[in-house]
Amino acid sequence: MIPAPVTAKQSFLLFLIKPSHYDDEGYVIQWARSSIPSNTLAVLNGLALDCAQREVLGGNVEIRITVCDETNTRVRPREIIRQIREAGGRGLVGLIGVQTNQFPRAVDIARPLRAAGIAVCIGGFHVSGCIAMLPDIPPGLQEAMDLGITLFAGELEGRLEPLLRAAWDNQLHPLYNFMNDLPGLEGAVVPYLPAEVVRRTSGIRTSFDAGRGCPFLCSFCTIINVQGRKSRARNADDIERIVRENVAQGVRNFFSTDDNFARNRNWESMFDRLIKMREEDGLRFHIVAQVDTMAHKIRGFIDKAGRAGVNRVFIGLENINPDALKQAQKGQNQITEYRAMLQAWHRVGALTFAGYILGFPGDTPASITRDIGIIQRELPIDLLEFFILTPLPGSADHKKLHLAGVEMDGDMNKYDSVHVTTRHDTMSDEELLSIYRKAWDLYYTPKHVETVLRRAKVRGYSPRNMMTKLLIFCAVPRLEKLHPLEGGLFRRKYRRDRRPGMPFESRLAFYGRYTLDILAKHLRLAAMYWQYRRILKRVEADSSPYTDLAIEPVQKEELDTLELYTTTPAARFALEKLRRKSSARAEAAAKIP
Ligand code: B12
Ligand code: SF4
Repeated sequence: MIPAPVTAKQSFLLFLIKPSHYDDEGYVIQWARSSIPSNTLAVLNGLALDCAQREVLGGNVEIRITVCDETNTRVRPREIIRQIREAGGRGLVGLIGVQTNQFPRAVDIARPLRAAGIAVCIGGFHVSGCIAMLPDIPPGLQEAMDLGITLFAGELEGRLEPLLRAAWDNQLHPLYNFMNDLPGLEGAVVPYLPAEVVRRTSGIRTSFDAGRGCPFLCSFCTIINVQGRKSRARNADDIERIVRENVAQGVRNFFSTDDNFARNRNWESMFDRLIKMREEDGLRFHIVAQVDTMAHKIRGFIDKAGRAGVNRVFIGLENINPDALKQAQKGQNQITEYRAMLQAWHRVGALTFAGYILGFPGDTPASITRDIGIIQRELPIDLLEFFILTPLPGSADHKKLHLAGVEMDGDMNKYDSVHVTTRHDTMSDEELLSIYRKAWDLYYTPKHVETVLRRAKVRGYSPRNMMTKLLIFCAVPRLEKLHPLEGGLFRRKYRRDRRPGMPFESRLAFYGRYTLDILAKHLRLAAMYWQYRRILKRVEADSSPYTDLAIEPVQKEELDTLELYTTTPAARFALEKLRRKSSARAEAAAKIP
């Protein structure tokens, strides 16, 4: 952690800590460098800096802020207690952006702090999701409040100042609930992380949320119940400020965490401003964005995104079976649009990362295997990432199961989309977990890696860059059994940072195993690298023209031939529906005089 500077004024120490969670052996998931920065940390740091500048605790109190992302920095509660005591005993530890899987770890960090009398507040999606959707306070939240931890549901914009005052006066409430009062974002304080914090992520990338909220209704999604279905957006001036402030500190890569940039009501004015900054002012920067599968239908969206510097998109494809999409209330995902949409992103030079969920009611190991094959052959996706369908607290799925009394795993640490947390209709827990783990191997075969590299070469994207991305993406689940989003460079483990209830290992056993584990993983990584490198050399050396089904331009006739549309009854039905719709449209057009 970066210690706050010491001064003569009275001090109030504010620690903003984004907790990680535990791996299956009970060790904190932590890296020398994590992969993606925490936007919540950037947002809260921005709000805290604003309060510090405005001296909201009075002119003689200095608010000293320490930010820390536990995925790349060790958290030592004893050190925090020492620092607060040495500074006069006034302070607040905010455990921030706490997802369900991070809640147990957050409470474990809080326990010694509370025992030492330090004020602790937990906010984020777990607290907000539970408060928004459940009729009662779940036992985990109650336990936290019983420990004297303050819980905060809702968003902090405009609310940090009274919270800090309450902490200063020692008058924090057990629970703040602002779920019915979502703040506007236009002109709100913008997210900001100092460069030394950003450098702890592998891509030297920072983040911002250009807006919150999504209009759709996916039943597994928590976002609509926590952040609402109305787009609350920042404005072009805010975005320009965020980019300029970061470029000034040498940070040129951004992750825009909006779950659906395509539905941000200010997308166009923001893109226009970013285009101006790139094309007229000559600024160099790139943006990773999350979009939906119908973004190509919004006039000008993809072209402007490309010009605005969007070079990677995360797309919630979720499934290629229309039945599964219907069950998840994801009617906006039309499989007949997937190919056109993916090709449109490639045309502007953006990499396509698609999310794919396993464990829908109709899924079986055989259907999952078949569908991955179809995706490989027919959809021009670069990187595919798999999730297990998980009833995340805050989602309609979770609420339904909770109210119906269906059994769900009581260990919140497992709600990370790579563990099975509730029973599937036909697959046993072991079967689902096993096909989930196998899915990565099924997609990232040497043959398909070669195909993706060849496709990249055809469209002028560096096969070498693509190889690195493919390698990193499939190495994390293979070697660490974690999702790539939770990955990083060089796994760090501390013997004493083990989940309470699991014994401390002896030094010999711990360091012996840790060393062997690191060696074994790096050897396997090196072997994967050499395999991928051989593939890369072959692709680079081959100058013959290349094409395949996935990158062939979309044609009408393909609707009768591609497996995507012909394999399942639901796909055939979706196709029929599409045909009926277009002939009705054609008839209507013919009637216009
Ligand atoms: C960016 C992102 C990530 C990033 C970084 C994490 C981060 N928080 O920045 C990465 C890629 C690492 C990531 C990974 C995962 N994520 Co994620 N992620 C997001 C995403 C898209 C944006 C987060 C964000 O910036 N939100 C905007 C901020 C400002 O909102 P906020 O966090 O709620 O914070 C506000 C309030 O909650 C409150 N607040 C927050 N903390 C505190 C603390 C205090 C003291 C106070 C007073 C107030 C307060 O004030 C904040 C400002 O208004 C969210 C979806 C979303 N729309 O939020 C999913 C989301 C948080 N992720 C989710 C999940 C499940 C995951 C993964 C497990 C994998 C997966 N299935 O996607 C992994 C977990 C790994 C990990 N170690 O984090 C879920 C969590 C749901 C839940 N109930 O747990 C979400 C909601 C998406 C979803 N699928 O539903 N994620
Ligand atoms: S499109 Fe994405 S953000 Fe919107 S409701 Fe569905 S899962 Fe949630």
